Amino acid sequence: MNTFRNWRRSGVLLALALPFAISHALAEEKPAKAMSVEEKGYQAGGSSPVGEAEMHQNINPKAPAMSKAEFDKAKNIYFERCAGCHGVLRKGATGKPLTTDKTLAGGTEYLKVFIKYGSAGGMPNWGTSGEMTDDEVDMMARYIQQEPPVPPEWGMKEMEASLKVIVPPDQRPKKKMNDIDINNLFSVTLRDSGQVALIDGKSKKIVTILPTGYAVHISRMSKSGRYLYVIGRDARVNLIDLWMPVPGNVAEIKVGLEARSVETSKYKGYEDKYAIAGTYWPPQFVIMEGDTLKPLKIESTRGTTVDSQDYHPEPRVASIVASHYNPEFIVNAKETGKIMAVNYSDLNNLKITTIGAARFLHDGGFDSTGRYFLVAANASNKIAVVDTKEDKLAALIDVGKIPHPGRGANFMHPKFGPVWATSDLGDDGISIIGTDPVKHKAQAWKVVQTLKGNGSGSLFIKTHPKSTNLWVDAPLNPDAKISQTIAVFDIKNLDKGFEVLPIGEWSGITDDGARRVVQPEYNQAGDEVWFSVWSAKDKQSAVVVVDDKTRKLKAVIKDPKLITPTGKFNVHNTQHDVY
Ligand code: DHE
Repeated sequence: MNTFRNWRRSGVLLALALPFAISHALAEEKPAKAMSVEEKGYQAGGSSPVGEAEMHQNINPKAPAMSKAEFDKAKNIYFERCAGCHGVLRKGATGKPLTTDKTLAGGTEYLKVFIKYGSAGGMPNWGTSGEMTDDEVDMMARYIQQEPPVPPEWGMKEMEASLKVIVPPDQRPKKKMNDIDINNLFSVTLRDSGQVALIDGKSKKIVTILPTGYAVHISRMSKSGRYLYVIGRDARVNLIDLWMPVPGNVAEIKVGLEARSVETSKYKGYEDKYAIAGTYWPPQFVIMEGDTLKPLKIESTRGTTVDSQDYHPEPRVASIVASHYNPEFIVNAKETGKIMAVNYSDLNNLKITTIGAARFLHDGGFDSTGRYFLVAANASNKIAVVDTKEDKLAALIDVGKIPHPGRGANFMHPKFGPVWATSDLGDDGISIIGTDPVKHKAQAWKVVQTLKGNGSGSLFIKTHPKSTNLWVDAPLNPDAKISQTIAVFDIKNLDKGFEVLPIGEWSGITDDGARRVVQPEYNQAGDEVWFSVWSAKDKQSAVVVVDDKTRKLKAVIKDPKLITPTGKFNVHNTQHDVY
């Protein structure tokens, strides 16, 4: 089998066994390494809730037969495993298009080889890895020769019908009604229980746990710091009022079938006025009233790609940030590689400046001045820099393999002045980019240094203006010694390398859970760092707090209700874009 695999990887077997035209249609144009365990866990690991929607089964007379039961089962597997890379409509994203002109030309036997053994271009080996049986491989090969079922659209009518204003604004407190130190409160994603835990930064006690969407993704804060917005993978947005005696949900809406991003207006004069949510399906974003979530304006992201300028029917909305320089949201469309500066000062005459960047835009954050937004075009191995004052692309920078910054890390480099850093999912590099085009012009928008981290599989990197530590996680590294620990660099002496802290072990969790250490987040003062120790939902998880100065364990937050904590969002730091 190994010899077979080696042949297959080198492309020899495919070239011999398959007609050239077909292998060319489905295989990657450039030889590339197979998808790593890290990438697979990330891109193909997260189930898409779109699969749960009612969809019409298209009968393609040229496709092999399938029963309704088989079609439904295959559809679920497709949305769990494949849609993340190949797209809902199979038009391709980081994975190749699987439209029927290509799959029918390939035929069942050919497709089975791909699905079972994977490809050198990055397709995981679903069969030989044991994740799909031979029968499932056969079923999936037949499924992708049918026309893709199209999930329903989700427009104003559906959004309005889903809107619940639980406590109308006039019945909400006129002033803060609790003695919680809101600035140092953390909103902690409890991914698999569909909740967020609000945890007091000082006492480390859970203030309350609130129901939110399924597989909650992120929390963001309103400009005033009063309202917390949470979005689930199922596109449910919850609005939480932190002024209530016990903070609670005051409004809720479902903005689509699948989503990842939410943000609120931060420009002077528009504080707390609008919220925006971007969806993966349908590919669109919606601007809502900030205090009720009433939908006001929906805009589609369907359009042409930045490079080949082909039409793409499904450009998913990735990160969104609120500009500090204009009344605008910066919206990133993944598959088209376009960044839109959406001006919300006149919703009827909506002005959108479209900035061409690079495909596969994903996550990112501001530089320390809040003027430049740096976003990973992850599968293009680039960071795009947008000047949000001028609404222009400032640079497109080549970095390591699959950069994944979260919001990135801003600090003062001892040699190169202000910089922003990203770690990578696909390799162990950390790219440090100069961000000061005035006083450090020669270094601006260039990689000034590349550090070698603890391993690939990193998702988040973090520091704080008051700290000289740079923390880099690697939760998707296949080696538990790496995924259960954190690497920390001394910013004053980056060449010295990193120290490894055994956060997973410090959690005191001794069951056989994954204990992945994920997403460093500072408290308001910048003197402690919180890490999630993330295990499956039927295992114990924890949040581990480390003293930033001494790098020693400070506290472990454990509670049976802390199910699968992932992202943590300190109110003050999130509100003011401190990272
Ligand atoms: Fe995330 C941010 C999408 C997998 C935890 N994630 C984001 C953002 C996007 C995104 C577009 C930026 C939002 C913004 O800033 O407006 N994430 C996706 C995916 O499409 C992907 C690859 C697969 C999926 O099916 O969801 C994915 N993400 C994950 C995970 O597996 C993580 C680790 C756990 C989980 O919750 O599923 C995860 N993503 C996070 C977190 C952030 C995030 C904690 C916010 C980081 C921050 O500091 O702002």
